[in-house]
Amino acid sequence: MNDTYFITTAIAYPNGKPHIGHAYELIATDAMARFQRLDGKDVFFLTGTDEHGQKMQQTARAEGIAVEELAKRNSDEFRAMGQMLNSSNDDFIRTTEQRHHITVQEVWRRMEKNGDIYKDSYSGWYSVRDEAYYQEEETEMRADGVRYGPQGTPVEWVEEESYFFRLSAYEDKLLKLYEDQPDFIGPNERRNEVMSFVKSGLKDLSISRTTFDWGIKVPNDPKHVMYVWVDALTNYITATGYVEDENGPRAKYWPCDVHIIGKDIIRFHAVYWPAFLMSAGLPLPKRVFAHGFLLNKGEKMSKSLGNVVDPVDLVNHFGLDQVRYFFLREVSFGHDGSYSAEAIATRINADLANGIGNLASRSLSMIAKNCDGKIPAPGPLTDADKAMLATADAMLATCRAEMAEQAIHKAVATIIGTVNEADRYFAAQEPWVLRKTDVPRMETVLYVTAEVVRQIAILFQPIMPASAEKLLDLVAAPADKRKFAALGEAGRLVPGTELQAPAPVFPRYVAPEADAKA
Ligand code: ME8
Repeated sequence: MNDTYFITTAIAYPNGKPHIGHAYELIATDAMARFQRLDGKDVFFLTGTDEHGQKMQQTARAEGIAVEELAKRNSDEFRAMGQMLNSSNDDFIRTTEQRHHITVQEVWRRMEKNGDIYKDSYSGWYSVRDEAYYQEEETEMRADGVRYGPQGTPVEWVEEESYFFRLSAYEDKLLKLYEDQPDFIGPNERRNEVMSFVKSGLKDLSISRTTFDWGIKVPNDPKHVMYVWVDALTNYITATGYVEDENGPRAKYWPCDVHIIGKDIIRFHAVYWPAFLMSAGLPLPKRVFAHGFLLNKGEKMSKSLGNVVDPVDLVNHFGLDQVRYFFLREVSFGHDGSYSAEAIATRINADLANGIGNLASRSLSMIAKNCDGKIPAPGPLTDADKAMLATADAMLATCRAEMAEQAIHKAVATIIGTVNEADRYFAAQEPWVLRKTDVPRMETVLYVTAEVVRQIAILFQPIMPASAEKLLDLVAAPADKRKFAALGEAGRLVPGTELQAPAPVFPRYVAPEADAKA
């Protein structure tokens, strides 16, 4: 039985079409899921849409359509984005599904049974855009006469009968959790932020609403719908079926290995979610990791600035694997990152076209011309050959450690480091000179280079699945030798293996204007 690995994205609000921030989160989570699968884990990768709440209801009203219709239309857009991005998610959950209603109501009952839910009346500030309650001290009145919450969204005064969750009772338990499991929250800045929030004192949380009805009904009190975050967070356990049947086919995936989310929703995931689970007597996720925000040329993306980029346009322009590569390499995962067309073009040309693309095409076309199109047999290995292979063989251990802490950008840098070293090796060995002076030595150098390309391609699969597959086809890596178990000695290229004619995998990016002028 394989080790299981359960990884999730946040589930997005389908009140509009997906934007580049959503694409980024999905691409990164997909890379992590693919990495673990290739490393032999039994992976369950979940994404989906968060369809209830006041924001959804208000947007539907503004558009003059039924909220179910809005949810379906945009949820389909998110699903289509996943396909376009080559996301390997195993499930796509919609919180309007029956399976989810059943689980959420059961979790509510368990929290109630534990004595953590009581009825009272709520009065305070609420941000519909964040779907979050704020303390008066967290809000500010600005010159425009509007009061804003800490994320810069307007808040409104809410007064109504409400059910409350006894969050205040979980302060010590949560602090103990963060102390006992220092890895529970990553990166560290977020852990510190959450710990000081909890230390400053937790108030009980309003968890139901009566002024609108687009949500999951509170058991035995249908006048109330649940607060959308109680509903949304529970999606992660719904999809495993664990609450209904601890022995069901997917129950083995709970508890989750890591929830990947953006930094703006860390409080919900690292404070409310574990408290709800503790109350319901359910196992807690092992880790919550918050990535940063994507900025367009350093600026926050917003409709009013007109700089919101549609991921479909970006992919159509630069190519899917190029976009995936750029985000995973350029942005330090866990921190904010900026992107621009110029930066994407520079990366494509430096790392892909001139880097791995050039290394593969130079070495493989020499093999095609000078070795009868077959993997040559290596002779005795020099120190330089051995050092080169050792660098390639060492990548897995390093990447594994980096991916275990969600440092995707570091894992990509490790692979690129090997590409650069292989470039230097190839240039120093001068196989084009050896072709005339020492053919067996040329064959050794070409063998070593092709073998390094093979390993780079295997490790690039989570980042650029389709392009890495093409590279593996070019070195004729057998289908059953493409997982990480085939890295190093275990999957060495076999001399004599016939290769197909080399073809470029990473074309240079030429800006359309420059193209037209040329
Ligand atoms: O928060 N850069 O949904 P959402 C990077 N439904 N990530 C970004 C981003 C940006 N510019 N903008 C948003 C919700 N995100 C809730 C989640 S989970 C139980 C419920 C990220 O559609 C954001 O941080 O507003 C979040 O992780 C995800 O996109 C969905 O955001």
